[in-house]
Amino acid sequence: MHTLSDFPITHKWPALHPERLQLYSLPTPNGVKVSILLEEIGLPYEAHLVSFATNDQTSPEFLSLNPNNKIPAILDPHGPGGKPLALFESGAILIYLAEKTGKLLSADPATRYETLQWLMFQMGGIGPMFGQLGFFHKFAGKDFEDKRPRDRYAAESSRLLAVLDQRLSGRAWVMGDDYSIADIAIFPWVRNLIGFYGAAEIVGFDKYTHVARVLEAFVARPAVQSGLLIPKAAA
Ligand SMILES: N[C@@H](CCC(=O)N[C@@H](CS)C(=O)NCC(=O)O)C(=O)O
Repeated sequence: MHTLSDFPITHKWPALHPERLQLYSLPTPNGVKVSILLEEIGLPYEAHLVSFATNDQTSPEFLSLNPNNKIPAILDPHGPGGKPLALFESGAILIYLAEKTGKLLSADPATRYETLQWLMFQMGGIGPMFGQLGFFHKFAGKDFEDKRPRDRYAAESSRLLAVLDQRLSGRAWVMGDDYSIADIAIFPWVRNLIGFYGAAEIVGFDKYTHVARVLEAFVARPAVQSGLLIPKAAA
């Protein structure tokens, strides 16, 4: 596939600016990781709203790019070798865009692996565990009589916050002085946990003062403020 129109996803979400990176997303904790990164690095892009209300994520066009029916996904017209590159999984997208632009991921090998380690801590731990807690604490699972699943995910989420809190003690960001893709992966989820999910009390968030401090600094960044609202809801 050599041009964007060869990708079926562009038939449902036409590219008005085919020379720009195409983002297919929704402002959820996984979706905003990519819009925040794009706002931070200043790479021109075009955002398309994938609406869950109309099950856009299970449309044949979306599935042609991501068979796992989940946002975010991207299509970069200028991928490796100058060819278009389609990519899903927010962690893979963050790494790709950081390496493409040389921003927010250190080129020093040891620091790079350490950053990826914390990115994977979010992908394998924070994302899945906080997400399950959201289901059992706020969504359909909250009405289940058996509270053991909720308590299990609350305890695991609290444990992960304790690990993060310890890491942030004496550090401005996850990687110290340098803000990185690890912060962009982690903090939208922390914000969602205590904001939208309303789970601060059940995870004992008061104890995690370093996490709270860094969350505040993260949310204050102009690129985060913009990225949290992208893609905009349909009018
Ligand atoms: N591991 C994936 C998870 C993506 C994910 O769970 N996305 C959710 C929104 S936060 C989604 O698209 N859900 C739609 C569905 O499951 O139908 C990533 O990080 O990209």
